[in-house]
Amino acid sequence: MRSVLGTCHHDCPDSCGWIVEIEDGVATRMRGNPDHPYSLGELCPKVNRFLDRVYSPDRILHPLIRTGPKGTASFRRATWDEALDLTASRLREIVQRSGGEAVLPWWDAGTQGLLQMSSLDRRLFAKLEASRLTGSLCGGTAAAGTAAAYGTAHAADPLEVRHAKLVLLWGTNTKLTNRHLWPFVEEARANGATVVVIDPIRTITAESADWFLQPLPGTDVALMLGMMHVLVRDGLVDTGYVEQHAAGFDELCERVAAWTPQRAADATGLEAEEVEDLARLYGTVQPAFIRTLIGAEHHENGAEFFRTLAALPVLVGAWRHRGGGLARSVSQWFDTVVDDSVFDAPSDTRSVNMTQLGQALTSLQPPIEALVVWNGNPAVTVPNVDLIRQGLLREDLFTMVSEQFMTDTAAYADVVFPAATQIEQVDVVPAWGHLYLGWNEPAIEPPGEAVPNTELWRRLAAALGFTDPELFEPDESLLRSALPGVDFEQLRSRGWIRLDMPTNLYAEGGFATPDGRAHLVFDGGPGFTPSSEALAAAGRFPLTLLTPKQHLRLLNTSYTHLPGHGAREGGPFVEMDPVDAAARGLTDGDRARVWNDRGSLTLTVKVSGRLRPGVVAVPFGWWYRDHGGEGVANTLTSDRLTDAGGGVAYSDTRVQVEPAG
Ligand SMILES: Nc1nc2c(c(=O)[nH]1)N[C@H]1C(S)=C(S)[C@@H](COP(=O)(O)OP(=O)(O)OC[C@H]3O[C@@H](n4cnc5c(=O)[nH]c(N)nc54)[C@H](O)[C@@H]3O)O[C@H]1N2
Ligand SMILES: Nc1nc2c(c(=O)[nH]1)N[C@H]1C(S)=C(S)[C@@H](COP(=O)(O)OP(=O)(O)OC[C@H]3O[C@@H](n4cnc5c(=O)[nH]c(N)nc54)[C@H](O)[C@@H]3O)O[C@H]1N2
Ligand code: SF4
Ligand SMILES: [Mo]
Repeated sequence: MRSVLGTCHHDCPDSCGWIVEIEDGVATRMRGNPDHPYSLGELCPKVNRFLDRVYSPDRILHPLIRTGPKGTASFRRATWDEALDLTASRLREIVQRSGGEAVLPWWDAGTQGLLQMSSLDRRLFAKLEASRLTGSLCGGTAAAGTAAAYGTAHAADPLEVRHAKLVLLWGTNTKLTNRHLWPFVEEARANGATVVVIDPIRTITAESADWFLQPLPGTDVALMLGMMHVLVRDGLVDTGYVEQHAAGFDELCERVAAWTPQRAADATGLEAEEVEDLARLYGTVQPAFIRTLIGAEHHENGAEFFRTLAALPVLVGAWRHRGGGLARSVSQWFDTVVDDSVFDAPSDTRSVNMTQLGQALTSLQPPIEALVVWNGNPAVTVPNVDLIRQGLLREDLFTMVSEQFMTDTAAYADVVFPAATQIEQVDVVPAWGHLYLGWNEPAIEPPGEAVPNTELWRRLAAALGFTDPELFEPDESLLRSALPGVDFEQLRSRGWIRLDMPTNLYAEGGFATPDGRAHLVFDGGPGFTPSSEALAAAGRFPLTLLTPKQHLRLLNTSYTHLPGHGAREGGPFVEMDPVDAAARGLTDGDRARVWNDRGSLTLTVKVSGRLRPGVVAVPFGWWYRDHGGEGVANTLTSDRLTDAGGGVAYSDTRVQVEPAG
């Protein structure tokens, strides 16, 4: 028996360390690495059964070439040479006829590994002069909003929460999505901290809170302005800190003067007393720690949420205290050790926002003629997916997908290449929920003819007839060049290294804005911008639809199809408040149609007390087949962009619900 150290590659803040045990070339057991300082030997209900995924009979093990209509997953097995020749000849023909910009690479964070997420592909697609992918399904809006206040998106180490006396979990479902942070929250609570959850859904995290506030979705900025009103009115501002380290305080005071607790209550659906109480708690208890992640960014005012939120710890001087401040993604801190610009190749071709893939495939001019997808399942994960499906059905579109499984996206491909999993490929994983850079040693050979993404890019470059050496750089050389200051041998032998980061980040100010101050006022803000979809749709579509991550055993759309994962999560449903259900004559277990101008889903009704009237939820993660082929949660969602950072406003979707049939 042999064992190797690895790191979870999933798009999850926890980036856990693991140990894979191998016998005769077969991985027989996977468990958490007890020496990993953050995940401490625990994985999660998804990855505890990762070997089911690796050895699933449904793994794609060989290249596939389409034989039937697009979208029907009709393929035949092909050799690598045949599949590469076909792909290279189609790409060459398209580039010669229409130019490189007719090619669109589309990838997401199926693996967050430095190499396998995006490295050699950048050089290859720059060489082809392909369109460039911009925008973000996850994190771009939060980063842009934070940077508007602080100059950069850098915020606190989430583990500092353990030193707090007040913890606000604001727009994050820690116990589900960031589960290894929860023990640190509990540690703070054991030392006397109060834990407050602010979320439009009474999540499993909300159930564990000392106090739960439930604003209407997308209205938190009004709550923050109401809090600021009280902080200013009651003299709870840390004027010393603000004078030294903030800009725009006088203007902020003028703007929040009108935001009485009652006005904030009217906008958020909370009680004025709740606004008062939260403000007084936040203004009087230190250290006060705010933890947020991605949930609140998926609104048209998503960046406004983050820049307004960032002002709160400045106003009360929370940054002065260890265990105070604001924590979000820490990915920016990895720039201190990771230089992934070594993968870049200059390119000034047109850019296409990844979140508007449907529009790109159906109306962009000059058109996209070739789509190359890896590390993602956009036919399920991107909003307004019916438009994407229309695009993927185009006979004049050549689609190539690299996948481990026959996803709803791969089903539309002309050519599918078999992809390796994390235990079959070398990589280094930068985290976004903690400060440990993780090593991933390959444990087994990829089954069948699967290859890591980097190997696919090398093979494709060769098939295209390119000979430039930088297109063929081996994995280890790529890794070493992207980690210039890292003790590689230590990283490899221990499985992780810790980044250096100051504990009291902004205790002495030092914000990255030109004047070194945190900015409290921006163009037109602080202010509260309600969703335009809500205003436009108010009459016909009276309900706000949330499509949250809600499953212990699913990671976005990964694992949904695996027995023991999807099946144990039940199936899709629409969750409603008793008031909304009764108004429509619906009771628990009924079938209902959930619809808007983008599409319609027929779902089982689950009546619960977890939502406010006016808000319904269809958990995200299910595939077409789970919805009887009708669509997926993202059939309904809005593809309007957020206010900054190239993100998308999934959570501003409006729908109507009525009895089915
Ligand atoms: N088990 C599991 N874990 C996961 C994932 C998974 O699919 N399954 N996905 C991973 C990924 S990709 C990510 S990005 C992270 C995300 O981690 P989180 O950001 O913690 O998760 P989300 O569920 O996207 O959103 C968190 C909460 O935000 C709330 N929310 C939505 N709109 C608003 C709003 O306007 N105001 C407030 N206050 N709250 C709002 C939602 O109701 C939800 O409960 O989780 C990761 N972890
Ligand atoms: N309605 C709604 N939509 C959402 C969200 C939501 O909360 N609600 N959340 C959004 C968020 S935060 C995110 S991050 C996105 C996530 O969206 P995606 O990143 O598309 O997430 P997954 O569905 O997990 O798909 C990842 C795919 O990558 C593949 N993969 C994994 N490793 C490798 C590899 O090494 N090589 C190759 N070639 N493939 C690999 C997996 O097999 C899997 O099919 O979804 C977004 N969409
Ligand atoms: S999915 Fe998240 S919690 Fe699960 S093992 Fe991976 S990093 Fe850890
Ligand atoms: Mo995400």
